[in-house]
Amino acid sequence: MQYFDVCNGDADGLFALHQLRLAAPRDAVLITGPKRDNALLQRVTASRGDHVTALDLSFDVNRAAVRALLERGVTIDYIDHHIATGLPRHPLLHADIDTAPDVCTSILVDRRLGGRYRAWAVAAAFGDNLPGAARRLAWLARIDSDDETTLRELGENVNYASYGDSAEDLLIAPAALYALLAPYADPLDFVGACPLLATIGQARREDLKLACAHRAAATSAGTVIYTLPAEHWARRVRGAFANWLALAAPARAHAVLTPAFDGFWIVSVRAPLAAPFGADSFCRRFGGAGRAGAAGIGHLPCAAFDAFVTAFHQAYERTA
Ligand SMILES: [Mn+2]
Repeated sequence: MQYFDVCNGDADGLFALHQLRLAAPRDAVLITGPKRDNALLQRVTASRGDHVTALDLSFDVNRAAVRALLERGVTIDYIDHHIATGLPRHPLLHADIDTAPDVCTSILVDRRLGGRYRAWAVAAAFGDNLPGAARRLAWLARIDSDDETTLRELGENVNYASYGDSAEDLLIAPAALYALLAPYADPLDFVGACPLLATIGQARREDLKLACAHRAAATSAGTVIYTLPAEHWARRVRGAFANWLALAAPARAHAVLTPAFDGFWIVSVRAPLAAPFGADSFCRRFGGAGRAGAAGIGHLPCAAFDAFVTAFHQAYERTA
């Protein structure tokens, strides 16, 4: 019998897995990757009697792969917090999916383990941009404010390390990062022993500085659109830059574009923080997806750029 651990490569995914393996060590095949790379279940080569643990991966994206594994007689423990449109009932599937806005996968694992490795869940919640939930957990675990700040930096840095459109963009491969953190039961010990984390933090700030040096490509009363160059740093920072812009100008909607392979843009869209609606429905018009406040488009043809700009201005003209 073989075990497979399949997780998102961001802080939430890695720290969810780490909590589970601290509680129940297991020799397992690890499958992970860049944060955007979330169709990971199709890579699992399990057969009858094998067991898969799936963490922080959209069930909708992996639905067909899950079905194929179940039909092969593989048992699956699926823990996640992304929207799932209906879960199949199957005796081999245990699905623990909670889409409440104040939980992430590491918090669901923390619940399952009764708070045994809570500091990791605190860092993960900060990484998933849930500072309210992170602070509540830190308070419950009697973590002081200095340590809370360290855990926040850890979560945000590990999260940033998973940003990029492909493995080449990443500051470190998530599987390599997992191997570095795996020996530590306490995340504060890991931070103290791993100088790479500070290097990631520095790169995170430098990427943002490079983005901030660019001028907007188009603006309207309610919107700002940036196009960044085809560089590793730009593909890493696209989403984080959009979040930063949203904080800096909460009344406006923002879009940040980076060139993908020939003839396409990849787009991060943020609705105004003051009225965080419509990003998902807007992106769906161009084949994208996401949540009401934050969404994206994976393949916007360059020829559709002008139509995109016009539609974005129109979608958010009244919120200014
Ligand atoms: Mn998550």
